[in-house]
Amino acid sequence: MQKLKNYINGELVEPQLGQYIDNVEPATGQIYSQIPDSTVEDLEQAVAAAENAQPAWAALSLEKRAEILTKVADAIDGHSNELAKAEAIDNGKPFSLAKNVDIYRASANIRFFAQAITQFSSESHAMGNEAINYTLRDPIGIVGCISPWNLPLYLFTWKIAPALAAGNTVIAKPSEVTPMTAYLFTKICNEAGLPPGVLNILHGTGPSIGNPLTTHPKIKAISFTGGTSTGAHISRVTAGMFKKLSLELGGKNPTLVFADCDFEETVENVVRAAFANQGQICLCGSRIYIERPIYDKFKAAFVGKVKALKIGDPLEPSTQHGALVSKPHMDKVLSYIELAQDEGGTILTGGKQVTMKGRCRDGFFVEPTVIEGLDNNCRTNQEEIFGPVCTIMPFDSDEEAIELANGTQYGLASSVWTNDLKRAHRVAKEIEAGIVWINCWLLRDLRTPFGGVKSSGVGREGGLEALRFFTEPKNVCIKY
Ligand code: TXE
Repeated sequence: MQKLKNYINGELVEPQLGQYIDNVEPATGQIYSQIPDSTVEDLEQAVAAAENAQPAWAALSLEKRAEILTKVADAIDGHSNELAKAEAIDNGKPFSLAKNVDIYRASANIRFFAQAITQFSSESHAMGNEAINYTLRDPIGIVGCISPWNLPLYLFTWKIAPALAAGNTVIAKPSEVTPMTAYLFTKICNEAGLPPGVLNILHGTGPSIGNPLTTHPKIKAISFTGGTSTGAHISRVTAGMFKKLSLELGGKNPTLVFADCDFEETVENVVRAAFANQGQICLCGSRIYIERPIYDKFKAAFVGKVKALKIGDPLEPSTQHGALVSKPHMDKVLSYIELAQDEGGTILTGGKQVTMKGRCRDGFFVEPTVIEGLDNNCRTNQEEIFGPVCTIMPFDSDEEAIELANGTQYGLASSVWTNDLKRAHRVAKEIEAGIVWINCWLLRDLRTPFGGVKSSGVGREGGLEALRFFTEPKNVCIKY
């Protein structure tokens, strides 16, 4: 049984108390590795390493830091198949998705911030003939990065890349549910020559190591992606410490389909927006609103495409829909399908656990599910399910569509499908979300601000937003 290790001061080390957690393969339901159940003793070791490494890392030229991070990105590319297979096994997602999205983006995240830091400028403000002000943007010091299980290496690197590029040292905690690619990443970092102690990776649970990480007095900023309730907890426990917090939380994203949309292209993309990664992306469009004149036609075409999704072994090249990440999560998703029916919903397709054959017979597979006939205010339409479940309903006006879209506590992403330019701009302006895609979904420019409003979080990642989060501005005013 493979035992993963923590990565502290450039070395792979065992947890000091010698405790481990089982790691289950979602497609088979079998335990296939163990990970450190890290504790505060491991955290203190990591903080010491990060503290020791930070001055020299911050003192490196931007070009030198960029050079090292570029080598990390190159090393990810060199190991992309191994990483993609590990991600598919650990998370249950199709190998093709892991390869083309997760690992591709992990490399792109690192490469992007290696380049961005060399272009990261600050400001100066002249006071006539009296004085000149300039703004320094220095690294914060030691920062904490906590990432979830849905896009493991993708979101792990999305956080550590700007943190490292800005000259901070990092203590990172991947999800205990999907630790494998972060573990493999440590070898990549050593291969690329990342100096010891610059990045430290601690495995384990939220309470045992996540909580101490967020409250450690020497860790001055926390970048977190995960559930809204966890984000609220982190806000509470760090409130009096005045740390910088970036919280990218849950979503319950609306998809607005207008009658003038490009029909075939819209159906294709709305299926992808609802079920990519088995619906386990915070940006997935799980509430689909269709303008009434095309409701029946769109419903028939949409359900037909969903039925055609190929459910299978994540390691099979033809698989389009893999396993859910864990049994507890599968049970949560199935409970919401039950709830939807109790709330008056009709299942148009899916709704059941899939019993597979062969090696996946004990895996966590759920059919992609489409439900209609629910009220917008029911729990099924208000709560984040984070699985292969979406609801559809008609609307009759732009104003009604916007009201339905905005009718939840969340405000992360949305997509709008229309060829009416004026409507597209107007609806984009009115939707309460951090991201609005028009006639596209998950089309990403890493320079753009990324994050949500309301219960979807606080702060933004991406581009200069991320570099500013991971630096402290200081204004220096010099009298002539
Ligand atoms: O998130 P958690 P999970 C949503 C989605 C999902 C729910 C739970 O609804 O069902 O969150 O998913 C660490 N202090 N999203 O369990 O529990 C934890 O170990 C510090 C949306 O993944 O929030 C993991 O590393 N850290 C989200 C990370 O936080 C703590 C993507 C996320 O775990 C902690 C994933 C604590 N007290 C889930 N408790 C998105 N927006 O993309 C846990 N952690």
